[in-house]
Amino acid sequence: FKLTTVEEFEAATEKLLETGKKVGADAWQYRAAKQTPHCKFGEQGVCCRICAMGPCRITPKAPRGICGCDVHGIVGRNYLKFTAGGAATHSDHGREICHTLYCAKPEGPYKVKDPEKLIRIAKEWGVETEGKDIYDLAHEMAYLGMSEYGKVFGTQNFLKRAPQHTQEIWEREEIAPRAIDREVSCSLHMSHMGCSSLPEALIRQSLRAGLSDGWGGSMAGTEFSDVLFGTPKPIETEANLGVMVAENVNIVVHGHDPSLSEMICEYADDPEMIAYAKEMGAKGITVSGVCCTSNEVAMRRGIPMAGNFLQQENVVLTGACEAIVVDVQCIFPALGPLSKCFHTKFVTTSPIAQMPDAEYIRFNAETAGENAKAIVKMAIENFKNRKPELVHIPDMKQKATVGYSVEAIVKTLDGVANSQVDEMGTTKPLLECITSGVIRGAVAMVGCNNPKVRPDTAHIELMKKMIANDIIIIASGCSAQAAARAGLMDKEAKELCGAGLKRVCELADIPPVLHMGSCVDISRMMILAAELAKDSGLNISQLPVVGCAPEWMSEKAVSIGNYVVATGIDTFLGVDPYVSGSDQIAQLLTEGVRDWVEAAYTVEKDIDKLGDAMIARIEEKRTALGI
Ligand code: NFS
Ligand code: SF4
Repeated sequence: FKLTTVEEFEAATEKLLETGKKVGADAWQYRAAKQTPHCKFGEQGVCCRICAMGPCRITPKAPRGICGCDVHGIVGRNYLKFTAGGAATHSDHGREICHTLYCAKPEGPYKVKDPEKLIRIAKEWGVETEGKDIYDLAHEMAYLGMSEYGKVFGTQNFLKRAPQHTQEIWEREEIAPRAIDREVSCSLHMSHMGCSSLPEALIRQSLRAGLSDGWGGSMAGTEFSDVLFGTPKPIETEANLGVMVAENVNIVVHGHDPSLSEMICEYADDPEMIAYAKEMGAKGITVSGVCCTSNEVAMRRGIPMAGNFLQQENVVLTGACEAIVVDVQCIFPALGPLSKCFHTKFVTTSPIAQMPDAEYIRFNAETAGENAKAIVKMAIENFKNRKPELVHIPDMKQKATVGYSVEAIVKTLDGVANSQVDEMGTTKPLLECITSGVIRGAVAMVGCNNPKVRPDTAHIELMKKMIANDIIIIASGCSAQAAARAGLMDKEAKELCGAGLKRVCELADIPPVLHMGSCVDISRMMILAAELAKDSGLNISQLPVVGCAPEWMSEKAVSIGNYVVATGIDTFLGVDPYVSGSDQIAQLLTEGVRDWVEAAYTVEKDIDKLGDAMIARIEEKRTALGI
């Protein structure tokens, strides 16, 4: 067993960039070089342009903006706006899923694939389920789900899933999220010119807006996606660019909303479409994915993962991509011009993400079947336009077992349970592994790539370090894809673990890095932490568990960080969230918030030190528990 190294990733990328040069293609590597060094004011978060008296930049000579706002107010407001952007984005994705559920029909393109889960959530929300048609219930729940975005009174329904202690903290600190849209709006209101400039107030609202994402919009996205498309179970797949097949029509799905990617997969599998592809000279159709939508279809269908965020251009550079089909979020506008250098069709589908140089096929739940069919057909018909001299697919892929939803983890770990003593169907077997020290703890590895960090190295090196120290990894988003591409989701990766974790991997037949899904699925991690706390009688903040986003880049990632911290889990970042300009804001985020929510951030750009800090934190928590 051998991992694929970052050096090998990079060599493959170099070769693809050579192809790019032949056709005059641009790439992020060149653009990043032209954008660095970055503006220092922006990096420190000390530039304010929220009113037309500015922009104001804080320097030792000019310590206040024209309105008199100091650096802490400016940095804090910028941080809150950043969070609101992320919370809005994840949550709107969740809302789209609710809409899709509202359109589900027994004979329509969208069906209820996990009725049991739907009934479970309905009961939780106090909705009568007895004797109700499952589709009537789906529509009722979808409507209620959408109402969570604008509920007039009260807080998010899902908060009740948290342990009592956590709920009390949220109430006490006045950060229990109300209507999701309200928290986003309120954040924009607070950070308007002439509203809040008090650091505590701005950071408190950042936590609340984050919580409206993690325990509101993202959780709705995850839960109702499971209802619609099935709750993930362990499934085999493959990862890295080598999953594309030169003889086949290659369709790449990119973005976030499984409503689109599920339909594309459905039609690419249609015998009629496959026959058509053969007629057009291909051997078949291969769908692969990039970014979070790839995680969604990998977990539910075993669709292979071509790459993560910073590989999105590579997919086109293979010269073998007939269509890259996108919905929303994390899509490089560069894909338009890049596709024009090849035969690739760049297909946008959402009114929310419209870009130049794209073919826009508007996708909606009512006409999803026809839309998907049209897109698959377009890709097939494009096969003949390939330029064979430009085709090069790096021969590089790894096996991966993905699909570890909370439900799947609980079920899988029953495999290590001692049926004499352990309660099956709970997180207790996992707790037993942790308390006995066979596993020292867990790290939730999440987030993006960022050119500021050598892509994928931080994810992969940290994971290797953790598993060697008997710390199990739960991964999502582009972090999960980095792991899969390297081979860390191959069950054979147990060879890289410490003796304890290796034994658990063998007994439970799992890889040491568990794929938990897309970024909205970090809500699954919150549920797992809540279950572990409830099953152990501990507070979430006492568990030897930390979160880590070593290469993050998006507003969504900051929203996530805020809700993970606000849930009581220490969070480690490898990229600074533009707060270094204010010692007060930095102090609040890295220490101050601990007094409110029992957890805080650590920012450390040296990846090795970041890893040491996580291990130290996990061991500290163990010592405090006397385990
Ligand atoms: Ni998450 Fe998913 Fe990737 Fe980062 Fe983007 S795809 S929602 S934001 S880049 S992990
Ligand atoms: Fe300058 Fe104040 Fe306007 Fe910001 S709000 S741009 S600091 S005057």
